[in-house]
Amino acid sequence: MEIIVKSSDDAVAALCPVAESEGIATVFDRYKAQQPQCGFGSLGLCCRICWKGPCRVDPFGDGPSEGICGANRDTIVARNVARMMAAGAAAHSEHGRHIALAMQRVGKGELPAYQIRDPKKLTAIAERLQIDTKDKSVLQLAHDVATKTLEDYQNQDHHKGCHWISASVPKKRLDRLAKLGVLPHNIDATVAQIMARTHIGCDAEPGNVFLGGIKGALADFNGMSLATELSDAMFGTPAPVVTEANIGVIDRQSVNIAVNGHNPLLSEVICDVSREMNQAAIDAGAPGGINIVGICCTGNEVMMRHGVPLATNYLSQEMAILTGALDAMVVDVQCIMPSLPQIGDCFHTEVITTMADNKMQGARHVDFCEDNATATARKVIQFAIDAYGRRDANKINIPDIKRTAVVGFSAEAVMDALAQVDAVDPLKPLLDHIVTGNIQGIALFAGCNNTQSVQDESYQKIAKTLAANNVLLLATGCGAGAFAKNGLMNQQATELYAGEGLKAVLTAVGEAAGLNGPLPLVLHMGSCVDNSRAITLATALANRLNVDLSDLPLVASAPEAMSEKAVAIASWSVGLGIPTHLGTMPHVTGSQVVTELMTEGTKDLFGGYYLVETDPDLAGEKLVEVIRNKRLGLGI
Ligand code: BF8
Ligand code: SF4
Repeated sequence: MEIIVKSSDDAVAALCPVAESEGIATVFDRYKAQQPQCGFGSLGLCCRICWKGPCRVDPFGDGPSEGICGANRDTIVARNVARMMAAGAAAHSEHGRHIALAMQRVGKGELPAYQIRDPKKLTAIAERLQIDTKDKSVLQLAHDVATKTLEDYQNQDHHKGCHWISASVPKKRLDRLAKLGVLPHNIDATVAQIMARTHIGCDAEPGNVFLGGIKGALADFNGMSLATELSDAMFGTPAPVVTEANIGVIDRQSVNIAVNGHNPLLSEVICDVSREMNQAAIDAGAPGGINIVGICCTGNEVMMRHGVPLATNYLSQEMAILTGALDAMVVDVQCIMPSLPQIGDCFHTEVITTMADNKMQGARHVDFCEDNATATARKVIQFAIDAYGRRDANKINIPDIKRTAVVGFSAEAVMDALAQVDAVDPLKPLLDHIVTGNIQGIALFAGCNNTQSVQDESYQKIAKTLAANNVLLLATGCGAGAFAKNGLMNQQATELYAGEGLKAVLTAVGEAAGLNGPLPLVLHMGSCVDNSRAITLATALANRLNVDLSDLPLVASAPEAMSEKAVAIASWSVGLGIPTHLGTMPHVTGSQVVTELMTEGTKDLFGGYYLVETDPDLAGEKLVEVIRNKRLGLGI
């Protein structure tokens, strides 16, 4: 079978032939096998909400225009997209709840494997949440912060917005959201309400359903904000660190363990315990000891906090096993391909699931909970060391492909770097450069890989266009992975691709911050849940200028949006007033009403909107244009 390798990643090009010769199907083969994909589904016109269905509405008007219950195309499309926002919110908020519950128990002294590594951040969070910090120990404060955070899953007063969103966006924005009835008061309730109102025979008014979805997306923002901030307090706030990215970080001489998924509660302990078990790996014959590498968002988490190299991002996670030198892949939650255990079986690789509610057929399961964190990590690492002994030298094929990446730009790290330029007023240099036009605007790249696109390609094209036009670039999630792997997250990239104004600023700040050169072209802000970091920075700018987020020359771009989480992120980005580019066609175009609402109607409601453009060259130009117009609006 001819394989279509829809990727711009050289490592993928190098390893797909290995899969072919071994008779292993990868995501690219499965993509091909799915062609042509269902037109009804692609347009959002397939409804499976009840067992009278599935129903589908004919996009050309020749066949049925309603489902059996009478739901029309607009209702069906709106329900489908709102449910995606709810699922995204649930995923991020479960992650956040897990962290908050763990922190509450750390506060009670019940979890010896965890500490509060950044008490300064903890205090800052407490002040932000208006918690009295006086005379409290670090542990007491951790307990109080976690308890107040958990109220965002419990509050029943509809008139009281969730604590975290209320503490994270400008007052003007909060008022606007409250007026529209989309300010979430309780994450769980908001998700449940979307499921309830989209049940058969409930909310059928497409605009109303869609707004319900936006409220869920804003609950997603709330969930990820708390996940990010609490993780910083527990595991440390990221600061710039130099590392490497792409498949070449897998080391022939070491026991290679990939951590894949999202939740730092597991990966942090694996990193800690791997140091203590390093000698065991050497004794087992691996001179390099233990080499932890990251994949997807866990990769981002450990990369920004510990400089752990990144093996790859979402679409190429299978490639790590195809190197024949990966001894274990340890996974937790989200974006883990169920194909991994089968591919692991073709090699010696242990694929290990760790979460009770995230298992895979054919994988080994080692149950993780915070109480047994250290013992679980030891067990998992021992499985990897044992697997190393079963490696087949003839099957090892590690393409020597990796790039330097400077990562770890939390909002605090950005402010620290700016403070080297102006210690008294760190925001001033950034504002001044925006006003003079050295920096035209800010773009946040977020989201996934998607087989609908050529992996990583649009990210690079759009970023280069924006950089040449002096737009400051931030990135998270698999977007960050795309830039790190392809050499756009380092100082050389700044020299090569930044416009003159941007280059001057990145150089001045980088030199002042002691980096002996410019800041990297794209600033790594972390994993998907860390998209909230960009909003922290944007809110500081907006508050300073006494404007709303929608007034800033700020755009977001998700060139390869794929997951329900990405749908939720793009939607809260719109809800917060940010023009948000999607490079993949959302499954909504079967309804003109919903499509117009998303691309035009949202402008009036929120100031933000979905900008759909699948051509990366045009997308870059359009985003530059949006930024130009925002500047005109501000009179700069
Ligand atoms: O949370 S960017 S493919 S790995 S959903 Fe998934 Fe998308 Fe990657 Fe991280 Ni985010
Ligand atoms: Fe069909 Fe209506 Fe049931 Fe959807 S909810 S499957 S449109 S009958």
